[in-house]
Amino acid sequence: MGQPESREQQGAAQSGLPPGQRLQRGWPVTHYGPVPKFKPDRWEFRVFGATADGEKHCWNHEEFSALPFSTVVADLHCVTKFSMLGAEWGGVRAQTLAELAPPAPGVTHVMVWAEYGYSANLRLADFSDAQTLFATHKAGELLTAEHGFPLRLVVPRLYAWKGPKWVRGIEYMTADRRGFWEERGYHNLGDPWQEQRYSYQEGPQDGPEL
Ligand SMILES: Nc1nc2c(c(=O)[nH]1)N[C@H]1C(S)=C(S)[C@@H](COP(=O)(O)O)O[C@H]1N2
Ligand SMILES: [Mo]
Repeated sequence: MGQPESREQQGAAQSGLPPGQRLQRGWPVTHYGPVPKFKPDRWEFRVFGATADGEKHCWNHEEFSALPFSTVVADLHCVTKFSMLGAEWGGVRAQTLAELAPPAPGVTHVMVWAEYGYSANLRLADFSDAQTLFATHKAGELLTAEHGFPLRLVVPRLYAWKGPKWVRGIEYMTADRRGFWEERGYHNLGDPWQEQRYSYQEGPQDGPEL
C-alpha cells in the first residue's frame, strides 16, 4: 500500500527547501533516547492543563483510533539540516482534538508530551493550524516503532523536533514554557523558513528567558 519514497519525494508540500536544508533520500530515524515499547492496555492520550471545562480529557487507544481520520501532505525539516519532502501523513487533526477538548480562553501555548518526558512547546496558533496532525500513518501504513508508533505529532510549518514521536498528551498553558530541546539550545519558535535553529538567535519576544 505504501508509496515508494522516490514518488513521495518528487513534490514538496511547500515550495522548495527552507534555507540551509538539503534533501534526504529515504527516511532516517532521529531521536534522543530509546524507542519506547507500546503497551496498548496502558496507553492513553491526555488533554490536561487549562482546559475550558477544567477537566482532564482521556482517550484510550481504541477510542483514539476511532477519532475522525484526515491526511496531510507535509515536509519534514530536521534542524540538523536534512529534509524529507511530500510525505503523506494520516491521523487526527490537532484541530479535532481542540474541538473535543477545548482550551480555556486564556490559553496561549500548548506543551506536547511524549514517552520518557520528551516535550515540545508550541504557540496555540501553530498547534491549531489545519495542517497540524497527530499521525498514526505515513503513506497509508501504520507508523513503525522507531518513527513514533502509535502516535506522533506532525507540525509541517516548524522544525521536526517540534513534533514529538510517541506522543501521549497535551497540556494547555496560559503562558509559554520551554520544552525539551527549547531548554537545551534550540530556538523557542523553530520556524525553518526563518531559519530559527538556535536559542542564541532569539529576540526578546521569541520566548521565556533561559
Ligand atoms: N519523542 C521524541 N520525538 C522526537 C524526537 C525525540 O528525540 N524524541 N526527535 C525529533 C527530531 S529532532 C526529529 S528530526 C524527528 C525525526 O523523526 P523521524 O525519526 O521519524 O525521521 O523526530 C522528532 N521527534
Ligand atoms: Mo531533528
